[in-house]
Amino acid sequence: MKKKLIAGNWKMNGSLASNEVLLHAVLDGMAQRPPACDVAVAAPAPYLAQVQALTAGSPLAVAAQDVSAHEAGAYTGEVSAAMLKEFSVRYVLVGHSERRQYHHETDALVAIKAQRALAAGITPIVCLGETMQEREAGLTEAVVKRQLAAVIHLNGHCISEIVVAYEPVWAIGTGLTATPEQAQEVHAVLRSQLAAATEHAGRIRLLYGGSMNAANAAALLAQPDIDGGLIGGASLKAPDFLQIIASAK
Ligand code: 3PY
Repeated sequence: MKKKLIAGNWKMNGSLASNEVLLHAVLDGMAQRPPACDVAVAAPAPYLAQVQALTAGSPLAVAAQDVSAHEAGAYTGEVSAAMLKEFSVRYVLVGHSERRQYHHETDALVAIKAQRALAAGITPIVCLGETMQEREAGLTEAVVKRQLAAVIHLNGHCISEIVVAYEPVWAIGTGLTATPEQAQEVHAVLRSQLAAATEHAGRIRLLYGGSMNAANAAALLAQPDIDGGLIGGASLKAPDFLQIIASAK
């Protein structure tokens, strides 16, 4: 059976001092109660070296929040997949809704980023999800299927190597959460779309994200097609993050 994955997304938060306190608390908690799931934290790029050093030899994996679509060269401000790899980055988020919304990232760009990550031996966590407007217009299924279709045929790579995170945009940073049934409904759609593309669909981890917290994690993670969580605000508080990890059995 595949292990669930709990990935924290710190977004643009933290400092050298606060990261150290947070990571020590999370690592201590994980040592006291070894998780049944895989665990990762996606830190801002300048802190990857720190996270790599503090988590070395532990079961806490290093993740990044974005990767360049380019391999190398004159792309000021960008960070390549090869650079991430040097800091032991195991996972990278691609297509988080904040990037789609504020940086106008398209499905095609997200697919190229996923491809770059895979080529460097990093697992992309492909984020997708509908806005409130799209949900209200009955477009949820069409939107998530379009977003998933963009990454389903990545040249030369098997789709089963990616992780997918369903994050309804209306539930991100708003405190609103999809009910376990609403989330499961979309996850089932994604799973069947994956099943049409690969016999390994059952192996692909489908995470739920969007205000998952210590109080709602267990119910969400109990759904048959929810294989983990992408955790925003709650990943910045060690007790909450640890409780979510403990809910992922
Ligand atoms: C949230 O829960 O707000 C997230 O965006 C997690 O990535």
